[in-house]
Amino acid sequence: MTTIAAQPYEYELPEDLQCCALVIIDMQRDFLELGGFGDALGNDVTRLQAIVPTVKQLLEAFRQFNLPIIHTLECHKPDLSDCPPAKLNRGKSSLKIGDAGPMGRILIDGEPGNQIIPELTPLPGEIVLTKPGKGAFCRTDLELQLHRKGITHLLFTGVTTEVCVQTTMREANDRGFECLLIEDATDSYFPEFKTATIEMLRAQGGIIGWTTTADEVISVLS
Ligand code: C5J
Repeated sequence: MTTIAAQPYEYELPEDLQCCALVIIDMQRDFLELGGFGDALGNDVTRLQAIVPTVKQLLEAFRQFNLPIIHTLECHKPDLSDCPPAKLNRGKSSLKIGDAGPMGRILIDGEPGNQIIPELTPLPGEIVLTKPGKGAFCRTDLELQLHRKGITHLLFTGVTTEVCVQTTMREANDRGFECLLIEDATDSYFPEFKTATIEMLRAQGGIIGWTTTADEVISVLS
């Protein structure tokens, strides 16, 4: 049996590594660059840019071994029909979802600012999932796609730790997936929220799942 050193204890990998997917959550210009959604909400987006090399290293390792890769994008249809008023109207920022910003319309599918950052551009064959919510299972066919491919283990990276990453990991855990968060491949605009999220996910014997580092994952793959 192959295990990854993790907290609160070793994470067991399935015998067939094809059952194990790297999930890269919302590494989009809208969250990492000036003029996007994160910036419009008043956040310091530069914090998130620091994880890009680590996520890229993991992406390259999964590509090298031809293992499943899932990229998600938080976005809405141009007519906003998939954006509930509660989400659209939340907050008091000057730029709202759908408004024209410096990188196109904020958080709208297909706009330049909504693309995955160039360093992590998906390759053909990788799953690219657009999602209107924070969780990747909400109003998407992700669960169906995972079951079809026999994927049972999900290794999480991306942004932001306490919003879309944590929400998706909780949704996945409730659906019976074995979830591992890669700590140095995720980040938040609020460092204290990242720390708290890591602690709460792995508390109580791994109530939502496990946490580890990119080096531990890569050392087991290679
Ligand atoms: C947020 C996300 N923070 N991807 N989205 O609104 O975490």
